[in-house]
Amino acid sequence: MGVLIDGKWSDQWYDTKKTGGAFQRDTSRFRNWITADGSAGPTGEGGFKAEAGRYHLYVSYACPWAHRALIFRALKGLDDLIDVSAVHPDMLDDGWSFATDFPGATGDRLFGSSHIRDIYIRADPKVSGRATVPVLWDKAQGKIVSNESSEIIRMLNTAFNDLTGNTDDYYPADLRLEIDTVNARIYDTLNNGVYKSGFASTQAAYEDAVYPLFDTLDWLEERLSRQTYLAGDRLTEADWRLFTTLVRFDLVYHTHFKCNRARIVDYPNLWAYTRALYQHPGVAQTVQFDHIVRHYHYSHETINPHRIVPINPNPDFSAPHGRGTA
Ligand SMILES: N[C@@H](CCC(=O)N[C@@H](CS)C(=O)NCC(=O)O)C(=O)O
Repeated sequence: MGVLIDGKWSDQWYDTKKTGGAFQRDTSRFRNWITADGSAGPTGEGGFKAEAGRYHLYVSYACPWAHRALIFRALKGLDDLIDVSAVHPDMLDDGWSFATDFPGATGDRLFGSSHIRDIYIRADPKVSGRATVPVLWDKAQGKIVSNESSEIIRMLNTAFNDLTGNTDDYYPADLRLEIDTVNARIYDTLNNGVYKSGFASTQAAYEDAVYPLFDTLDWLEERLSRQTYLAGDRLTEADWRLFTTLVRFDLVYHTHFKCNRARIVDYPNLWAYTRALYQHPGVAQTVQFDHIVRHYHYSHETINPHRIVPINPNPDFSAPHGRGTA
């Protein structure tokens, strides 16, 4: 794994020395928005009009952030409008690769590149920063629209509505305050909290992450005993953002990232809720457990130097969940 500096690849693992052993996630660099008419969004430049076939999504099926984008592509009926390239699950010294010797790894379907960093360099030959997924690419301008998943899902939520006729809204105006509030806690302590636990290089940094993580799971278990979804009786982006962490938890984060006070299957409401979201139309196809389990265990050499991929239990995500549906 490495980082781009002025368009050159520098091989380095996350540096936790400066932060007392704590993992800190970088901010994303490309922050433009696709909009219905091409006007500028909340950040970045304008010129990215919603059009069928114009945009391409680069993902890893292993990655919870890229997974958000895949879910919104499915929910919003965008499969025929936005095509996808999926990287290989092994992320080694050269970062995400387009090798195709793993089921579901498509290679770079636009340019035949060898690595995801090549897409960043193509967008900006002097680019600096981590070469992360997801990447939303504009074929018309040869630019990266965005590499920030929280914003990609918001644009997919509305920008293509006139083209698809799908007006399902996962960020409705009257629930935004509630959604933003739960997102903030879940992002810090859970979505990113699993990484902070797993990548911590001191006991103190690990404990600073793992105790709040389980406080949040306890809080969610109680909340989901009273209501169907995080923001009440409507399914929103807050649920999908939580889902991509929950669905990876027992198979990866529990063992590999040492988030092991409990598993999701030990929480009756959270586990039923995870199954309900998994069974939502279109979602199961976005979940590729073989990529998820292989990626983390094989790629993180500092955590798992022998790259042994565990056998894991086989939780039944398709079992009846007994919860309401939206
Ligand atoms: N802020 C980004 C984070 C994306 C991210 O960190 N993706 C990981 C994969 S799960 C990645 O590509 N990491 C490669 C690296 O850090 O070099 C987003 O939410 O879109």
